[in-house]
This record gives sequence, structure tokens and C-alpha cells, in this order.
Amino acid sequence: MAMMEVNVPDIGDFDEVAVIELLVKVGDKVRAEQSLITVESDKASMEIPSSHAGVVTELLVKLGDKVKQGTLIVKLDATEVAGAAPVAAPAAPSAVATPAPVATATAVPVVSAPVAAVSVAAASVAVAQVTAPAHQPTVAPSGDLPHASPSVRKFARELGVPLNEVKGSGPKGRIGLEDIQTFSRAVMAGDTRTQAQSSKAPAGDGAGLGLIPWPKVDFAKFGPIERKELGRIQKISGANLLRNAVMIPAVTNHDDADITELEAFRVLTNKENEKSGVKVTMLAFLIKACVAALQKFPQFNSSLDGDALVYKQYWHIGFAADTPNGLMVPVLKDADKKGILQISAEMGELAKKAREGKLSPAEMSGATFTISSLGGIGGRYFTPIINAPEVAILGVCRSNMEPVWNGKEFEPRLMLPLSLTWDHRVIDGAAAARFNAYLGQVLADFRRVML
Ligand code: CAO
Repeated sequence: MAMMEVNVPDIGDFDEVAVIELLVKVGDKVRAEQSLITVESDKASMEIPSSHAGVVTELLVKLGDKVKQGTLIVKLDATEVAGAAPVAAPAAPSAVATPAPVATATAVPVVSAPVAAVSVAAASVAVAQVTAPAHQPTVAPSGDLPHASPSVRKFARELGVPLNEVKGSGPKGRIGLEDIQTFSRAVMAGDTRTQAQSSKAPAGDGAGLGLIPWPKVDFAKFGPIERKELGRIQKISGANLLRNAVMIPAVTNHDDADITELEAFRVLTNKENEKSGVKVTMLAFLIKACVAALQKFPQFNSSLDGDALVYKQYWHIGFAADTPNGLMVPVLKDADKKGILQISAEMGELAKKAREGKLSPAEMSGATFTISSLGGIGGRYFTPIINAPEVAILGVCRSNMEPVWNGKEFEPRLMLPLSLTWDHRVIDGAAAARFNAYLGQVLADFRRVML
């Protein structure tokens, strides 16, 4: 057996970067230069390819690990693989459409992997799942394939964008993330010809959405204006939101939960725990109540995978957090195993990190269901967009004291507005109504979860 070790190569200015994707698993046959993992710094993501061909015998990193130059990534058995010779010289990193901090993979040792491609950190977005399917090898461009980094190819695949129809705006026609976004926007507007320079999908033939073009208005004609570019997170999360809004047949059910007793208990809990420094808000109870509802209706905790449903046996709850950089979704892991105080403490910590822009990719990945609470701000009901590949999301607004008929008279009760958006491919209206009704019952009386 000819064992080969592949280490992280010189990654430029970064001391440590986080592993955000594992692109191979034990037993996989890899080619030299095939990407093994994706790592991410606070500024960029990059794929680290193998310096050798071989069969993966050991994978020594996992999602969320911090790695640096020299960290051992995989061990390979190169015996049975033809052409298992190491890459003679490190492949030059692909040119990138956006400025990237790692410009070159310098003096890569023979057994280290060259950095193949650097791209804007598509993983660190608010509404994007950062976990990738366990095995999704990326293919280096060759022959007539369009010029684009593996990350850009992956992004295009996720959006269903045909790369050969996209015009690259980078050096030598290289396709960047923005080109993919521009293309998908053009398709949405039924105007693929402007981007693709092709007449393959004229508006109205069903290949695009057949929509009329986006209105082009010279706003300055009507008054003074100021133009400001969108932030990085807004740009990337926008593409994810668009995909989720367009691709998921989503329906929203609205309901109210009577939280009169629960609110009194919450206030009492905060009084009793004043010294702990942990503040309990309604969101912690909502997380716990949602776990109970997800356990009772497991299809809400599933994901579509082709013609199959993947039921997750863990309950990781994402919650939308409003931050100066845009919307982020930290994930509270194993909510089923935690009490309200622990959930509140962890939520406070995650929300703080989100606002400071310090969330790691691992802290934003793996959610099975998401809650978007505007309870601290206001509003009545809204229609949240599902965070794919999840199949449902709960929107919550501010509770109000309302007159509720108790059979004899109107009684003042504290009512919490709930808006559940669900994927109609997986869930039907009756199940959604039952989910909301059960959630309302649990919030009205938590003893139900013991039944
Ligand atoms: N009804 C009434 N009051 C509520 C409430 C509700 N449903 N939910 C929270 N509140 C109260 C809290 O009790 C707290 O009151 P005090 O200041 O008197 O203690 C106040 O509102 C502020 O709460 P909070 O927002 O700090 O805490 P939270 O746990 O409810 O939420 C977080 C935390 C991070 C989710 C929230 O700060 C946030 O960012 N929300 C915005 C999410 C968002 O943008 N969603 C939209 C996504 S789609 O674009």
C-alpha cells in the first residue's frame, strides 16, 4: 500500500481557516487536483484540492474544524490508482472575478495540496445552508468548459444556471459569482438574451418564466437620489432568498396562540433568575414548543432529496437575527436536549456573535427548522421565506392583549400571532393547520409535551 498524506498548503495571509465543506469521504477515489474540502476565512472561501490521486483511507478533518498550513487533511492509498503521481507543480490558483485575499499558492510542498480557487465566501450567508452533500466533487474547467472556479460552478448548480450560457465579466471571460446572479436575475425577468447572448430561452416560450423585463426607470428624473451598493451578505443572501422563493411552492398559515399563562411564567422566571444574567424571552419557549411540534409532525423536520424525504433525528433550530450586516441565521443545536435557561443563554451568545459578525460557519449550519421572530419589534403576521433545504419556517410577531370569547364572556388574553410557511411538495394544508394548532396548545400549556 502506497500511503500518501495531503496537507493544507500555504494559504497566504491566514493563520487559521474553518472547514465549511467536506467534498470527499473515506473510500472515495480522488483524482489529483480534485477538491477535498472547502475552507473559509472571514473574507473568502477556497477549495483545497488533492496533490495526488488515490483512495481516501482516512479523513482527518470535520466540519467546523480550524485548519492551517500543514494540517493533515486526508490519507490516500495511491497503490491502485493509475497516474497516482503527485502533481509536479502546484496548480496556479484560478483567477477570480472578485478581489480575493489569497492570490497565489506559493511554494507548495509536494505532499501538500495547492489552493485551487478562491471565491467570495458564499457559505457565510444569512439564509444559506453552509453544509454541502457529503460527496459533491467539483470539476476543474477543461476543454470547452466555461472558465469558472469550482465554487462558482457549485453556486451555478445550486441555482440551476447553465454555465455555458453565462457571459463571464472577469479576465479572459472568467465567470464570477456576480455573473451567475446577474444571469439568474435576467432569467427571472424573462430576458436571458441580454446575458447569455443566446436566443435559447426567449421570453414566453416557457423556458424562462416568460415574464416581462424588469422596469428600467431613471429615478433621477423624478428627484434627487443616492445609489449605494448592496453589502456582501445582502448580495449572497438575496440570491438564496430568490431561489427559495421561486423554487418552493410555499403556503403560509396564520394562527394565534394564547400565551397568557406562559408570559406570566416567563416574567416570574426572569425575576427568579435575575442574578444569573440570562434573560428569558418568548423565543426560547417557542424553540422548545417547536421541537415538540416537530417531533409530533416529523415531516416538518425533513428535507426533500430527489424523490425521497430525509427525516432528521436531530432538532437544530435556526433563528433569524437582525444584524448591522444584514440577516443572519445562527443555529441552536440539539434544542430537544436543552432546557429554557440553557437555550436562552446560548441564544443570547449566538445573537451577540451574529451582531458582531463573529459567527462561524458551523454555528450557521445544520438547521432543521427556522424561526423568524419579529416579536421584539412589532407587526401582526408576515410570510417568511423557507430556508432551503428545510421545508418549513415559523414567523412570529408581537403578542397583543385581545378580547377572547370564553363561552360566556370576552376575556382579556395575551395572543401571539404565528405564521407558518411550508413547502407544499412535502406538507399539505391540513398538516400545517394541525402543526399550528398543536404549537398553540403547547404554548398555552407546556404540560402537553409530557403527554
Ligand atoms: N411579543 C411581545 N414581546 C416580545 C416578543 C413577542 N413575541 N418577543 C420578544 N419580545 C420582547 C422581549 O421580551 C424583549 O422585551 P424587554 O426588552 O422588555 O425585555 C424585547 O421584545 C426585545 O426582545 P429581543 O428581540 O431582544 O429578544 P428575542 O429573544 O425575542 O429575539 C433575536 C432575539 C436575535 C431573534 C432578535 O433580536 C432579532 O434579531 N429579531 C429580528 C429577526 C428578524 O429580522 N426577522 C425577520 C427575518 S425576515 O427578514
